[in-house]
Formats: sequence, C-alpha cells, structure tokens
Amino acid sequence: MLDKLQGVMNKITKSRVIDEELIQEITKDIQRILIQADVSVELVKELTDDIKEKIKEKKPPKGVSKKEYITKLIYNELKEVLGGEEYKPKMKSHDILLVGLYGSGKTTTVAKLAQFYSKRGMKTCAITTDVDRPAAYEQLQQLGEKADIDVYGEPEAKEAFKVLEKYLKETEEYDVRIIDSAGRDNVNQELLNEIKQLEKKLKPEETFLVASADTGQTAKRIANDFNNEIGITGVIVTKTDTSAKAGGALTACSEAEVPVAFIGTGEKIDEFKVFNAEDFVANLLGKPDLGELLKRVQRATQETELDPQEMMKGKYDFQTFYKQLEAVNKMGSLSKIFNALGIQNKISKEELQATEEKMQKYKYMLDSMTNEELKNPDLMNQNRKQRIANGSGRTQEEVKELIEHFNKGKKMIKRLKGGKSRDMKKMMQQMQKKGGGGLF
Ligand SMILES: Nc1nc2c(ncn2[C@@H]2O[C@H](COP(=O)(O)OP(=O)(O)OP(=O)(O)O)[C@@H](O)[C@H]2O)c(=O)[nH]1
Ligand SMILES: [Mg+2]
Repeated sequence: MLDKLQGVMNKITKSRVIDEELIQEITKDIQRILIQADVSVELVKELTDDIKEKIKEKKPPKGVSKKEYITKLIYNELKEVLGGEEYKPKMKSHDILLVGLYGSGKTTTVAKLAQFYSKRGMKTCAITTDVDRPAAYEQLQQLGEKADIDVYGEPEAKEAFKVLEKYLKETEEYDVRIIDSAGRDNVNQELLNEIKQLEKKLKPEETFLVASADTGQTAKRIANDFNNEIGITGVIVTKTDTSAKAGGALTACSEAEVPVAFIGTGEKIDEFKVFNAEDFVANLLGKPDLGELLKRVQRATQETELDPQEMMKGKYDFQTFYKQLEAVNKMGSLSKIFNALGIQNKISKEELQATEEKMQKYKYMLDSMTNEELKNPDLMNQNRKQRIANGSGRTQEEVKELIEHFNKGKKMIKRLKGGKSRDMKKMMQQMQKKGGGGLF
C-alpha cells in the first residue's frame, strides 16, 4: 500500500495538466491499492466518489495550485476514513483491560502499553488473568522485565476472576494497572462471559480490543461483536509492520465507529505508538515535505471554509460549530475582535476571558468526537457523552453545556433562515468577516 500510493502521488506531481483522464486514472489506482490492502469495497467506492466529486466541484483556493489542492484532498479523505483525529492517552490514574482473540498480541501489548505509561512518569503494573494459555504468567514476566514494570499473576491459577480480585488489592498504589486476559479462536459466549466478569470487578476506564492487522476487514466484525457485548473504548491494531492488510484493519475500526488508539509496529517493546491518522497517511503518501505544504494549503482553504451562504443552506452540525470556533480563533483574541467591532466597552475583561476559556474547552471536547458524531449531532447519547468527557478530560456537565450551546446556535441559524430576507444573509456575511459567524 505504501510504495504504491507514493506512485499515485508522483503521477500527480509529474503530470503537466490535470485533466479528466488523469483524475480517472488516479482514482482507479487508489481503488486498486485500497482494495489490495483489504479496505472494504463500499468504503473504497465512497471514498473515490467523494474525491472525484470534490475535484470537480471545488476550485482550489487562492495561492494553491490544482496539483497541491488534489494532493491535499486525497490526503484529507484518506485521513477521514482512517478515523480522523489522534487518540489522547489518559494521563491520570486508571485501569486498562485488554481483550482480543488468540495470538492477536495482547500480552505483548500489555508490556508495550505499560512501558508507554511508565516512561511518562506513571507508576504502572501489569496483571495477567490468563489462566488458559500455558506459561502465560512467565511470558508476561519476561516481557515485564524488558519493560521494567512489575507483573502480578499466578502460574497455577484456575479462575481469572479470582486472580484479578486478589491482585487488585495488592496493586492499589499504582497509577496505571493493565490487565491481560485470555484469548479464544473466535468471539464466543464463554470468552465474553469471562470478560464481563472481569469488567464488573475492575470497572476499567479503558477497555481496548487488541486486533492483529492481518484480520483486515474482519476487524470490523470483531470490533462490533466486542463493542456490542462488552463496550470497548478503543482498538489497538498490532503487527502493522507485517501485514499488507493494515489499511483494511484500520479503516474497519473506523467503520465500526471505534477509535484506533495505538498501533503495534514490531515485536520489540518500544515498537508501539499512539495512532495518528495524519502521520499514517503522510507515510502512505510518502512526501516528507507534505506537512509544510499541507499547512500552507490549510491556511489558504480555511479562509473559504466557513461560507455563510452554505451555512444558511446546509445542515448545521458540530463540524460547522467547530469551524466557527476556528474562525474566531484565527482572528486572534476575542478582545481584539470586539475592539474591531467597537463594542469592547460593553463586555468586561473577566467575561471575555471566561468566554475564551470556554471556547478552548469546547475545542477539546469537539476534538474527542468521532467524525460520525461531528456530522450527526443526533447520535449523542449517554455513552458517547461519557466517552467525550473522558477523552477530553472534561466532565459530563461540560459536554452537556457544549451541546446546549450548539443547540442555541442551531436555533439561531434556523431563525435567520426563516427570515428569508437577503438582508439577513448580508448580516451573516458581515458577522463572518468580523469573526466566526457571530455566534460567539
Ligand atoms: N511483528 C509484530 N509482531 C507482534 C506485534 N505484536 C505482537 N506480536 C507477536 O505476535 C505473537 C503473539 O503475541 P502475544 O502477545 O503472545 O499474543 P496474545 O494475544 O497474548 O496471544 P494469546 O495469549 O495466545 O491469546 C508474538 O510472537 C508477538 O511477538 C507487532 O506489533 N508486530
Ligand atoms: Mg497472551
């Protein structure tokens, strides 16, 4: 997938003109590569249709060549199907349960994850509850030595639940406790029951499904099964170094609407990292200077992104809300904006500061939403709110406040739409020029 996508990007940079024929060729190439990487056919079709449509519809913004624009577009679309934003590891005390099928890499990942946290100054230990695999305890102990972390468990134990109970008491002083569990050939009731029992006792803040990259598209079904039965907070995709299907596994998680939190990139303890869709795509597209170019393009596109006309016509979702925040941020501090509007005297400094802090808070919470949620505010339910609160380090109350604020904005747009007057649209344009659609 890697070298091949680079080839497609080279085609774009080397071509003299970007015409219909080249666009066809590029989308065909991308389709072929993604399908070879085991990305689902529907998803591939959706993605390439989207790319084609956008190339046709939108003109590159000022200062950006068509080649750069198309590169950015493909990059963005790929990033989206890989799940968008980067996972934010929790940096407070918490328990993590790892679950997954046989040989998916759970035990290795326990050690990797433990090292990840202990390197970041958290007192970390690992507990194995795998009473099925012979020498599961010894395996974890060996890995624990390499990772320099304490390991708890009992070689002769018969019941997972009892081992957990015993060692939870002994490990209360640790900041992070990572619990290994036994695997099975497939997701069956016996496995789920065992995990449910562990979950009930542990009440982990994170339950990660460990899935091997070579499961490809199947990762979607596995993630859905585990998610429906026990509720997982994320997936760790292992062996991304060995399988050509890594792209399939990663996109499958995004289709199952569970975020990919970390990826394993080798057998060694430190071959492990937080999953970042942007880095992953940058690697696929193989352009070391892409980051700089993209920033430039992003700056340029941002100017056209918040289009009040479109806002009046289209649907108002969290993405629109986010763009408004961005637009305001881009203008600089609120006090500067109010100064420019000549209304600085009407608002106290404290109020301004509080608003600015609130906006920052909102951004963190929006950053913790999935793309699906950004596009469909109706999806918000208790579980999602809790996850967003956890992911952004905020409280559920604050998530509620964000949603209320968003709903107010939505109502305001509705009222403006109802006004039907051209003056209203003009007003919106004015407000947009002066900062963020005027909703803050
Ligand atoms: N190349 C590579 N190998 C990995 C990675 N993660 C795990 N492995 C290897 O995968 C094999 C299985 O890993 P384990 O950690 O034992 O898997 P498990 O899920 O605990 O297995 P069971 O306990 O038997 O269910 C080992 O040989 C690991 O070295 C990875 O990211 N890359
Ligand atoms: Mg194991």
